[in-house]
Amino acid sequence: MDLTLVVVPYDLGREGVGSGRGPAAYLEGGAAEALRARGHDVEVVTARRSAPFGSELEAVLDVDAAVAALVAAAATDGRLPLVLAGNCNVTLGVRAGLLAAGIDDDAARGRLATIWLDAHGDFNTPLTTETGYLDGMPLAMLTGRAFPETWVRLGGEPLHETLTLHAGGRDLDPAEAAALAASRITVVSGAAVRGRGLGEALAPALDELAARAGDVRRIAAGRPPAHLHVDIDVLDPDVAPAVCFPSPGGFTQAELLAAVEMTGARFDLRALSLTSFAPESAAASGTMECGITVLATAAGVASGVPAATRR
Ligand SMILES: [Mn+2]
Repeated sequence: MDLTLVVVPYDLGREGVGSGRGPAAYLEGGAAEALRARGHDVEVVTARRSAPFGSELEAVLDVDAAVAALVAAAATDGRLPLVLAGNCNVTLGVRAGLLAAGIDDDAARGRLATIWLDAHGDFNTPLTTETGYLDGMPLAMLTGRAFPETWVRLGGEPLHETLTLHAGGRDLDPAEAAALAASRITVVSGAAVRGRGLGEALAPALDELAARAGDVRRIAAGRPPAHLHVDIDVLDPDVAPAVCFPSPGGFTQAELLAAVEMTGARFDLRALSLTSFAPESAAASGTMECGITVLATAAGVASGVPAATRR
């Protein structure tokens, strides 16, 4: 499959610091070679801010505008964008780029489902946040609850909550958790995965999401388009400790790869975003290897290679 690795070397708009170093570390660790070894054609492009750092929000949207242009170019060329970034707000640029590329009526009209795997809700708004941390808000921004002017700046439109699934969450602010529970987003908590097992907890939720996305399209057959977002901190810190905000009780590596496979079985994967690898913290190489395996699995499911021959 033709892949475009989109490198986004920023942490909240600041270049090459914190988790903004993760994307380069993946490349230095052989991410592109690992994908080529599996038979994929890989090009590597880098998103750059267009203006000097002003405010955090302005810098984030500046980076996301660059991400959107690169994602749109890749998708228009029939390449699968695999986006490596410091923060989860990169999902804004990924969505804007996919909508701009259009590809088919569904993507052009915003009928693009999003599956979001993350230890955190990322669903705070300026009213619910306890810290003011901007990257605690990207799912709220993606769905238009926080900073709706995002979509004026980037183009496109916010994600419908009914086309959104959040899985693996276990570290949410109280008001954020209440907002997520009251929303129309499908939630598969980290506790549900621990209690019932990944397959039993996630598969029915993905089935429902795919059926709903199909209903929206008024098409009974065929897989609806989706954007898969993986915050690597959805993994347990025993597996992937090199993240900014580790949270116990997370997925095993096998569970994360199974979640990617399950998503690919039900949806036409249009982009993957992979975030939050902070290579300066402990045991970076293990976390990096997990991330590269996620990339390879996503590329494999998107290209339709049978799972048994993929790894
Ligand atoms: Mn996140």
